[in-house]
Amino acid sequence: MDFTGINLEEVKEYVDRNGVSNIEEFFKKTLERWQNIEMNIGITGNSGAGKSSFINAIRGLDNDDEKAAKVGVTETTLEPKCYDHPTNSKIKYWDLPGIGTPKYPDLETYCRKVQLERYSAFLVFTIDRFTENDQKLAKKIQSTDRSFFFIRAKIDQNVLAEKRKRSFNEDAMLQKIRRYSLENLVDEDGKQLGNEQKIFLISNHYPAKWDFPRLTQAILDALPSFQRESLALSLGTLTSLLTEALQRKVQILKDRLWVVASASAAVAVVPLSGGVHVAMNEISFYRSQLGLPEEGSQNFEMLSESTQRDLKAIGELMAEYAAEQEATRWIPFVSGAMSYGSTCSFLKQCLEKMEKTALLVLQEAYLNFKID
Ligand SMILES: Nc1nc2c(ncn2[C@@H]2O[C@H](COP(=O)(O)OP(=O)(O)OP(=O)(O)O)[C@@H](O)[C@H]2O)c(=O)[nH]1
Ligand SMILES: [Mg+2]
Repeated sequence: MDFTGINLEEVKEYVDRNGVSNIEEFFKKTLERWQNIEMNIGITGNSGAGKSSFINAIRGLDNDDEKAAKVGVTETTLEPKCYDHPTNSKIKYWDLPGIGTPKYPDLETYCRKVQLERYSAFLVFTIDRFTENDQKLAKKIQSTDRSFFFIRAKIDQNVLAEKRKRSFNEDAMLQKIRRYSLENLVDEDGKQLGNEQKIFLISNHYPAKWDFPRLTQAILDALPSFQRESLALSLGTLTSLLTEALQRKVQILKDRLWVVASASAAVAVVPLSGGVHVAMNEISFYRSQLGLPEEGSQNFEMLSESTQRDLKAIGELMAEYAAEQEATRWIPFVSGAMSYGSTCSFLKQCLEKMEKTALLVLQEAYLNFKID
């Protein structure tokens, strides 16, 4: 089972047993799990940038609290450690070691040891300006389609230093840092890696000030959209797994087709014995194996008009064939001789039509579950 909650064995078993019947119910049951998906946020960036302090601040703890993450110039975080968001336990913060410590001297070693792919979003902490490491890290994160926020902590220190100047203007100073950060937030080719909304200027010592509240809100907002994206991903994966399982099943039915056609031909040479029934039974078997809804059933009514028409057309095709066979069955030597070839192509035609319709049923169930 992966993080989307899809179990491959479960999918195969379902198709083997039910084909596409009640597929909506199956989608619903499987996907109830997506609402429990956790968002693991990796807190990363240079050593000493304020990562551990941030985790304490957002959890409302003082740095010297017993449950607090270890903080300090020499209290470097050495191993990833997990902390819950204070009001939503589906959000997990991972206090990661800083880049540039003896154990993680460069980005390559860092990425390998920290296993970035384990996290669904990142908070990238930076000191003063985005360094080459930050830029490379941002690019790496972006390439994996994970969301990220850039955080410049210790803003209180900047404000304190600026206050000493006679021309002190806090807003202008913050604006300058923001602009400077944005200009720096580019990859080695100068391509912009994020917009202004992604940059947060905070102080871990003053969680009510500057961008700290906006950051807290952005993290909370990211959870439902992350879960929605996971849902879309799970649905896509689930649909393609179901499609594959269904196609495998059709292949098995195709492989036995010639046996049924031979049996049908053999029976048909004996007048009145009804070779056509052998073929008809096989088609009923296809129908139940692929789980195609019966005309008039509740599942049938839920389908789009055009898919309903396709299903009806299969029924008509069968009736037509039965009538044709019934007529030729009385002509000696002709029916048996023709039967094998025509039954073969008839069964094949039916199976292909049924497969196409089963896939349509699957697609419709998938689209019904799509949410904005
Ligand atoms: N003034 C001020 N100091 C801060 C702030 N955030 C962290 N610090 C100080 O910066 C130092 C390093 O903070 P940590 O939170 O341990 O940094 P870290 O990023 O976890 O460091 P590593 O674990 O080594 O990667 C500590 O002395 C903190 O008290 C802040 O917003 N303002
Ligand atoms: Mg730390």
